Amino acid sequence: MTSQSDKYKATQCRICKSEKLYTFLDLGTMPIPNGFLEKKDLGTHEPRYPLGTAVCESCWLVQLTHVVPAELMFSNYLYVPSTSTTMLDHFQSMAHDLIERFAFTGDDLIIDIGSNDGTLLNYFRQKGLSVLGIDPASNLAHLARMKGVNTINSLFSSDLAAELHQQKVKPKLIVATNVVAHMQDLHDLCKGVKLLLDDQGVFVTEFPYLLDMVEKNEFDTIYHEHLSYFALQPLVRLFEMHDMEIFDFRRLPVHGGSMRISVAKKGSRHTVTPKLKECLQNELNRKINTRALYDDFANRVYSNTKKLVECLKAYKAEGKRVVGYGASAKGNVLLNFCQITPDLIEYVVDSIPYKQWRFTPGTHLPVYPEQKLEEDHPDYILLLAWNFKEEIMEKQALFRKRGGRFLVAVPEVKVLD
Ligand code: DWN
Repeated sequence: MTSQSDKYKATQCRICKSEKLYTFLDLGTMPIPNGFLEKKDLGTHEPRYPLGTAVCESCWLVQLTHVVPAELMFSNYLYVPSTSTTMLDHFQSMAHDLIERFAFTGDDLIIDIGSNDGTLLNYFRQKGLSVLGIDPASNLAHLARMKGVNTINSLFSSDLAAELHQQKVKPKLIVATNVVAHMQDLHDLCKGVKLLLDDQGVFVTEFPYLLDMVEKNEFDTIYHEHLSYFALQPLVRLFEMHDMEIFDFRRLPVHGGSMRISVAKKGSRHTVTPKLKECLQNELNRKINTRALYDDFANRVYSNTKKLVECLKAYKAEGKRVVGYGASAKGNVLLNFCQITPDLIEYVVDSIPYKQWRFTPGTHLPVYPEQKLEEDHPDYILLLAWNFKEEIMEKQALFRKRGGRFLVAVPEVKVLD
C-alpha cells in the first residue's frame, strides 16, 4: 500500500525532468497552510502531507519533494492580499509601471492568471483597459466580479488558453503575481501563455526570489502551495524551451524579497537587458549551483527554530504571555514545524475575515480579529507575517507604547525595538 508520502512524491525536476534531485530540507509532514479549521472541525482527521525541499542538480530549480493536487488547496481560498496597504500600494504601482513601460491603451486586454479577488486588475480597469481574471477559487472569483472584474473561475491551462484563443482573445499583457510558483505544470503554463499572448505582448510574473529566501532564512515561505522556488537561472532555461525569453527583471522588497520578470516571444521587438547576464553571474557567484548553499541554509533553519522554541518556553516560565500576528501560510509552517501549541502562543490575530474565528491548521490556535488586542494586552507578539513588519508595527504602536514587544523568528530570532 502506498503511504501518503509516496503518493505525492515527485521523482523528476519540474523544468528539465532530471531525476538528480538533492533533498536538503525536511520540514516533516503538516496540513496545507491555508487549511484553517472551523470549531466543529476540531478533532476531525486533518490530512498531513510531507514538506521536503530539493534542488535539481541539473538546472538548479529548487522545488518541493511532494506535490499536493491544486484542487485540494485552491478551490476555496482564504488568502486575499487586499487587507494589506503594503500590497494595495504594490499592485497599484505595478499597474502604473507596466502601463507606462509598455504604453498600453484602452482597447488592450490585460489577463491576470491567479487573479484572486481582482485587486491588481482593478487598477488596470480604473485606467480604462480591458481586463480578464482567471482564478480557481470560486469565493474569490465572486469577490472580483463584485468589483466589476470579469473573471473565469478555473485553473489556468493550455486547454483554457486554446479555448480563449479560439474566441480571438489576444492579450497584450498577461500578469501572474505569486502564482507561477504554485503551478503544477510549468511547461503547460508556458504553452498556454505563448498561445494566448499577442506576438508583441509581454508576460510579467513575480515571485519570491530564491536568493532572498536562502540568504534571509525565509524557510517558512516553503509550503505546499509553493511547488517551485525560483532563481533566474532555471527560468531562463524554462522559457528557452518554449522559444520565449526573459528580457527584463526587477528585484522587489515584497514578501521577503521577490523578483519580477518580463518575458516575450523570441523575435519580438523587446530587447534583452544587459543586466540579465550580471544577475545570472551573481547567482553563480552566490553558489546556487552547489549543495553547500542549501545545506548551510537548512542548518540555519534548524538552529533558528530551536532557538525560537527555547525563547517561547523561557517566556512561559517567566509567566509572560505571547500571541501571534498574521495567520499567514508562512506562519502556519513555522507553528507546525516548531510544534507550537496554545500553551506557548495563546492565539493569533488576523485582518482577513475568512480566517477569523477559525483555528490554525495542525496547531489549532484560535484566530481572532486584530481588535482583540484592544482589550487584551499580551507581553509579546510573535510576528508571523514578518513581511509586513513596518505596516503591522505602525498599526500596533499602542501595544508597543504600553511596553509590549514584537518578536520575529526570520531572518533570526530577535525582539524588535
Ligand atoms: O504566495 C502566497 C503569498 C503571496 O500569500 C500565497 N500562496 C499565500 C499567501 O501567503 P501568506 O498567507 O504567508 O501571505 P501574507 O500576505 O504574508 O499573509 C499575511 C497575513 O497577515 C494575512 O493573513 C493578513 C495578515 N495581516 C494582518 O492580520 N494585519 C496582514 C497585515 C498587513 C495586517 O496589517
